[in-house]
Amino acid sequence: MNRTGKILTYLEDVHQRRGAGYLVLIDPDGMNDQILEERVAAINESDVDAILVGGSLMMDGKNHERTVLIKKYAKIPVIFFPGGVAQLNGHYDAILFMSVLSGRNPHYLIGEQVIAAPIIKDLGIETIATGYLLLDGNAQSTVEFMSGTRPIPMSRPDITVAHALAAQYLGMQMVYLEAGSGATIPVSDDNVEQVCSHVHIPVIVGGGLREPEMAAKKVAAGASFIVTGTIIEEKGDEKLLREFSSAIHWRK
Ligand code: 1GP
Repeated sequence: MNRTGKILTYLEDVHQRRGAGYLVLIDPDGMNDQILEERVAAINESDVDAILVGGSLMMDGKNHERTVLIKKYAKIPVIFFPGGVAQLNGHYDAILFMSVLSGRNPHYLIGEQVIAAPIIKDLGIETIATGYLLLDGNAQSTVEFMSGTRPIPMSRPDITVAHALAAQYLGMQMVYLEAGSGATIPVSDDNVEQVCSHVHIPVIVGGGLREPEMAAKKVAAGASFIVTGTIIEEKGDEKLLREFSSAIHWRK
Protein backbone atom coordinates (compact mmCIF):
# COMPACT_ATOMS: atom_id res chain seq x y z
CA MET A 1 0.00 0.00 0.00
CA ASN A 2 1.33 3.41 -0.97
CA ARG A 3 1.20 5.66 2.11
CA THR A 4 2.43 8.75 0.29
CA GLY A 5 -0.50 10.97 -0.67
CA LYS A 6 -0.58 13.94 -3.00
CA ILE A 7 0.22 16.60 -0.41
CA LEU A 8 3.06 14.66 1.20
CA THR A 9 4.51 14.07 -2.28
CA TYR A 10 4.25 17.81 -2.93
CA LEU A 11 5.97 18.64 0.37
CA GLU A 12 8.74 16.13 -0.30
CA ASP A 13 9.25 17.68 -3.71
CA VAL A 14 9.45 21.18 -2.18
CA HIS A 15 12.02 19.90 0.31
CA GLN A 16 14.14 18.34 -2.45
CA ARG A 17 13.86 21.20 -4.89
CA ARG A 18 14.15 24.19 -2.54
CA GLY A 19 16.28 22.80 0.29
CA ALA A 20 13.52 23.40 2.82
CA GLY A 21 9.87 24.42 2.81
CA TYR A 22 8.04 27.36 4.38
CA LEU A 23 4.68 26.79 6.07
CA VAL A 24 2.67 29.71 7.44
CA LEU A 25 0.27 28.98 10.29
CA ILE A 26 -3.06 30.77 10.44
CA ASP A 27 -4.68 30.36 13.83
CA PRO A 28 -8.39 30.75 13.13
CA ASP A 29 -9.05 31.69 16.73
CA GLY A 30 -9.86 35.36 17.04
CA MET A 31 -8.80 35.95 13.45
CA ASN A 32 -10.21 39.19 12.18
CA ASP A 33 -12.32 37.96 9.29
CA GLN A 34 -11.94 41.30 7.51
CA ILE A 35 -8.19 40.79 7.04
CA LEU A 36 -8.32 37.08 6.22
CA GLU A 37 -8.53 37.60 2.46
CA GLU A 38 -5.71 40.14 2.54
CA ARG A 39 -3.57 37.84 4.73
CA VAL A 40 -4.00 34.83 2.45
CA ALA A 41 -3.35 37.01 -0.62
CA ALA A 42 -0.04 38.15 0.93
CA ILE A 43 0.88 34.52 1.62
CA ASN A 44 -0.01 33.56 -1.98
CA GLU A 45 2.31 36.25 -3.30
CA SER A 46 5.25 35.44 -1.02
CA ASP A 47 6.54 32.10 -2.21
CA VAL A 48 5.16 30.24 0.80
CA ASP A 49 4.76 26.49 0.19
CA ALA A 50 1.63 25.68 2.23
CA ILE A 51 -0.74 27.10 4.82
CA LEU A 52 -1.30 25.37 8.15
CA VAL A 53 -4.60 26.09 9.88
CA GLY A 54 -5.24 25.35 13.53
CA GLY A 55 -4.69 26.25 17.14
CA SER A 56 -5.01 24.77 20.59
CA LEU A 57 -8.11 26.70 21.59
CA MET A 58 -11.09 28.18 19.74
CA MET A 59 -12.97 30.99 21.42
CA ASP A 60 -15.87 31.13 18.97
CA GLY A 61 -17.78 28.87 16.62
CA LYS A 62 -16.50 30.24 13.31
CA ASN A 63 -13.54 27.91 12.79
CA HIS A 64 -15.17 25.96 9.96
CA GLU A 65 -16.33 29.12 8.14
CA ARG A 66 -12.82 30.54 8.32
CA THR A 67 -11.37 27.34 6.89
CA VAL A 68 -13.76 27.62 3.95
CA LEU A 69 -12.58 31.19 3.35
CA ILE A 70 -8.88 30.34 3.68
CA LYS A 71 -9.31 27.45 1.24
CA LYS A 72 -11.22 29.71 -1.15
CA TYR A 73 -8.49 32.36 -1.20
CA ALA A 74 -5.42 30.09 -1.04
CA LYS A 75 -3.46 29.16 -4.15
CA ILE A 76 -1.30 26.70 -2.20
CA PRO A 77 -2.26 23.62 -0.14
CA VAL A 78 -4.18 24.19 3.09
CA ILE A 79 -3.22 21.68 5.78
CA PHE A 80 -5.00 21.08 9.09
CA PHE A 81 -2.74 21.51 12.12
CA PRO A 82 -5.11 20.07 14.69
CA GLY A 83 -5.60 21.44 18.15
CA GLY A 84 -8.42 18.97 18.61
CA VAL A 85 -10.99 16.91 16.77
CA ALA A 86 -13.65 19.62 17.20
CA GLN A 87 -11.79 21.68 14.58
CA LEU A 88 -11.87 18.91 11.98
CA ASN A 89 -13.77 19.58 8.76
CA GLY A 90 -13.69 18.50 5.14
CA HIS A 91 -12.16 21.63 3.63
CA TYR A 92 -8.50 20.76 4.09
CA ASP A 93 -6.18 19.29 1.49
CA ALA A 94 -4.47 17.18 4.16
CA ILE A 95 -4.13 16.83 7.91
CA LEU A 96 -1.01 16.55 10.02
CA PHE A 97 -2.27 13.48 11.88
CA MET A 98 -0.37 14.21 15.06
CA SER A 99 0.28 12.49 18.33
CA VAL A 100 1.76 14.49 21.22
CA LEU A 101 4.56 11.99 21.70
CA SER A 102 6.51 14.21 24.09
CA GLY A 103 3.66 13.92 26.61
CA ARG A 104 2.25 11.08 28.62
CA ASN A 105 -1.39 12.05 28.34
CA PRO A 106 -3.16 9.11 26.63
CA HIS A 107 -5.91 11.37 25.31
CA TYR A 108 -3.46 13.34 23.16
CA LEU A 109 -1.32 10.31 22.39
CA ILE A 110 -4.17 8.23 20.92
CA GLY A 111 -7.61 9.32 22.25
CA GLU A 112 -8.24 12.27 19.91
CA GLN A 113 -6.85 10.28 16.99
CA VAL A 114 -9.33 7.42 17.50
CA ILE A 115 -12.23 9.89 17.65
CA ALA A 116 -10.98 11.63 14.49
CA ALA A 117 -10.09 8.54 12.41
CA PRO A 118 -13.57 7.45 11.20
CA ILE A 119 -14.47 11.07 10.43
CA ILE A 120 -11.27 11.51 8.41
CA LYS A 121 -12.01 8.31 6.50
CA ASP A 122 -15.52 9.52 5.74
CA LEU A 123 -14.27 12.93 4.60
CA GLY A 124 -11.48 11.33 2.53
CA ILE A 125 -8.73 13.68 3.74
CA GLU A 126 -5.08 12.75 3.25
CA THR A 127 -3.27 12.11 6.54
CA ILE A 128 0.39 12.82 7.21
CA ALA A 129 1.38 10.94 10.37
CA THR A 130 3.38 13.36 12.51
CA GLY A 131 5.10 12.92 15.85
CA TYR A 132 4.62 16.18 17.75
CA LEU A 133 7.33 17.00 20.28
CA LEU A 134 6.75 19.97 22.56
CA LEU A 135 9.95 21.51 23.90
CA ASP A 136 10.11 24.09 26.65
CA GLY A 137 10.30 27.42 24.83
CA ASN A 138 9.34 29.39 27.90
CA ALA A 139 6.02 30.06 26.20
CA GLN A 140 3.62 28.84 28.88
CA SER A 141 1.92 27.79 25.69
CA THR A 142 -1.73 26.99 25.19
CA VAL A 143 -0.75 23.57 23.87
CA GLU A 144 1.13 22.77 27.07
CA PHE A 145 -1.92 23.65 29.16
CA MET A 146 -4.54 22.11 26.89
CA SER A 147 -2.66 18.86 26.34
CA GLY A 148 -1.84 18.59 30.03
CA THR A 149 1.72 17.57 29.21
CA ARG A 150 5.18 18.62 30.27
CA PRO A 151 7.44 19.90 27.52
CA ILE A 152 10.90 18.40 26.99
CA PRO A 153 13.59 20.62 28.58
CA MET A 154 15.42 22.57 25.86
CA SER A 155 18.71 21.58 27.47
CA ARG A 156 18.08 17.85 26.85
CA PRO A 157 18.54 17.12 23.15
CA ASP A 158 19.17 13.48 24.11
CA ILE A 159 15.55 13.21 25.27
CA THR A 160 14.34 14.97 22.11
CA VAL A 161 16.36 12.58 19.93
CA ALA A 162 14.95 9.54 21.73
CA HIS A 163 11.40 10.79 21.11
CA ALA A 164 12.14 11.61 17.44
CA LEU A 165 13.59 8.14 16.90
CA ALA A 166 10.51 6.61 18.54
CA ALA A 167 8.35 8.64 16.13
CA GLN A 168 10.33 7.28 13.19
CA TYR A 169 10.21 3.68 14.39
CA LEU A 170 6.45 4.01 14.98
CA GLY A 171 6.19 4.80 11.27
CA MET A 172 5.51 8.53 11.54
CA GLN A 173 6.10 10.38 8.26
CA MET A 174 7.31 13.60 9.90
CA VAL A 175 8.42 14.90 13.25
CA TYR A 176 7.42 18.37 14.50
CA LEU A 177 9.77 20.13 16.94
CA GLU A 178 7.60 22.72 18.65
CA ALA A 179 8.64 25.40 21.13
CA GLY A 180 5.03 26.59 21.46
CA SER A 181 3.32 29.45 19.71
CA GLY A 182 4.82 32.76 20.78
CA ALA A 183 7.77 31.03 22.46
CA THR A 184 10.48 33.35 23.73
CA ILE A 185 13.03 30.56 23.22
CA PRO A 186 12.70 28.77 19.87
CA VAL A 187 13.85 25.15 19.45
CA SER A 188 17.63 25.37 19.80
CA ASP A 189 19.94 24.72 16.86
CA ASP A 190 21.48 21.94 18.94
CA ASN A 191 18.14 20.12 19.30
CA VAL A 192 17.42 20.50 15.58
CA GLU A 193 20.92 19.37 14.59
CA GLN A 194 20.91 16.34 16.84
CA VAL A 195 17.44 15.21 15.83
CA CYS A 196 18.22 15.68 12.13
CA SER A 197 21.42 13.68 12.40
CA HIS A 198 19.53 10.76 13.98
CA VAL A 199 16.30 10.49 11.96
CA HIS A 200 15.69 10.27 8.23
CA ILE A 201 12.08 11.53 8.24
CA PRO A 202 11.50 15.25 7.55
CA VAL A 203 11.73 17.54 10.59
CA ILE A 204 9.37 20.51 10.96
CA VAL A 205 10.48 23.30 13.32
CA GLY A 206 8.18 25.99 14.72
CA GLY A 207 7.49 28.24 17.67
CA GLY A 208 8.97 31.64 18.39
CA LEU A 209 10.72 32.16 15.03
CA ARG A 210 10.53 35.91 14.69
CA GLU A 211 13.32 36.72 12.23
CA PRO A 212 14.28 35.21 8.88
CA GLU A 213 17.85 34.69 10.17
CA MET A 214 16.50 32.47 12.97
CA ALA A 215 14.63 30.37 10.42
CA ALA A 216 17.77 30.12 8.25
CA LYS A 217 19.70 28.77 11.24
CA LYS A 218 17.15 26.00 11.83
CA VAL A 219 17.36 25.07 8.15
CA ALA A 220 21.17 25.06 8.34
CA ALA A 221 20.83 22.74 11.34
CA GLY A 222 18.85 20.33 9.15
CA ALA A 223 15.17 21.34 9.40
CA SER A 224 13.10 20.34 6.36
CA PHE A 225 10.19 22.71 7.06
CA ILE A 226 9.81 25.93 9.02
CA VAL A 227 6.56 27.19 10.51
CA THR A 228 5.82 30.77 11.50
CA GLY A 229 2.53 31.95 12.95
CA THR A 230 2.64 34.79 15.48
CA ILE A 231 5.10 37.06 13.68
CA ILE A 232 2.99 37.03 10.53
CA GLU A 233 -0.16 37.72 12.57
CA GLU A 234 1.62 40.67 14.15
CA LYS A 235 3.32 42.03 11.03
CA GLY A 236 1.62 40.26 8.18
CA ASP A 237 3.33 42.19 5.41
CA GLU A 238 4.47 40.62 2.17
CA LYS A 239 8.00 41.93 2.64
CA LEU A 240 8.60 39.95 5.82
CA LEU A 241 6.96 36.85 4.36
CA ARG A 242 9.25 37.09 1.35
CA GLU A 243 12.31 37.51 3.57
CA PHE A 244 11.37 34.33 5.44
CA SER A 245 10.76 32.49 2.15
CA SER A 246 14.09 33.50 0.77
CA ALA A 247 15.97 32.61 3.99
CA ILE A 248 14.32 29.15 4.12
CA HIS A 249 14.55 28.23 0.40
CA TRP A 250 18.32 27.97 0.40
CA ARG A 251 18.52 25.87 -2.78
CA LYS A 252 17.88 28.54 -5.39
C1 1GP B 1 2.91 27.03 16.64
O1 1GP B 1 4.97 26.39 15.70
C2 1GP B 1 3.85 27.19 15.51
O2 1GP B 1 2.44 25.75 16.71
C3 1GP B 1 4.15 28.63 15.24
O3 1GP B 1 4.65 29.30 16.36
O4 1GP B 1 3.26 31.35 16.48
O5 1GP B 1 5.48 31.28 17.59
O6 1GP B 1 5.33 31.35 15.11
P1 1GP B 1 4.69 30.92 16.37
